[in-house]
Amino acid sequence: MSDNDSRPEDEADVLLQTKPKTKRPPMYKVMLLNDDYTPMEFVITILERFFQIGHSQATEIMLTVHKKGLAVVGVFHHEIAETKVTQVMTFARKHQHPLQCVMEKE
Ligand code: TYC
Repeated sequence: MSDNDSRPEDEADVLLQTKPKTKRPPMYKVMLLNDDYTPMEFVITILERFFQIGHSQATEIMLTVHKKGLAVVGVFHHEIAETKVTQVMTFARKHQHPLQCVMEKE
């Protein structure tokens, strides 16, 4: 029998092999939360500046947060998500707005 002839028992072994472990890293949703005080225009500016979202989509997302209480604004690897949250929170605090931005594992 040549080297590359497969026998039935070899095929069974192949079927039982575990998947190669190339797990994707977990992804994180970054969300904005509604509040009663942060100006709508300020939230739109945040979405444009830190998430590269265009004005009309930024307006839609801001209104979704305003009406529903929160919205996902993007999904990122852990370090990027943390950076976004920090940028938003730092900018909001600098302008004395109570806006909250949080991240959550998908
Ligand atoms: N609710 C705010 C207002 O009426 C607007 C707002 C939208 C605040 C989204 C936070 O994440 C937010 N001025």
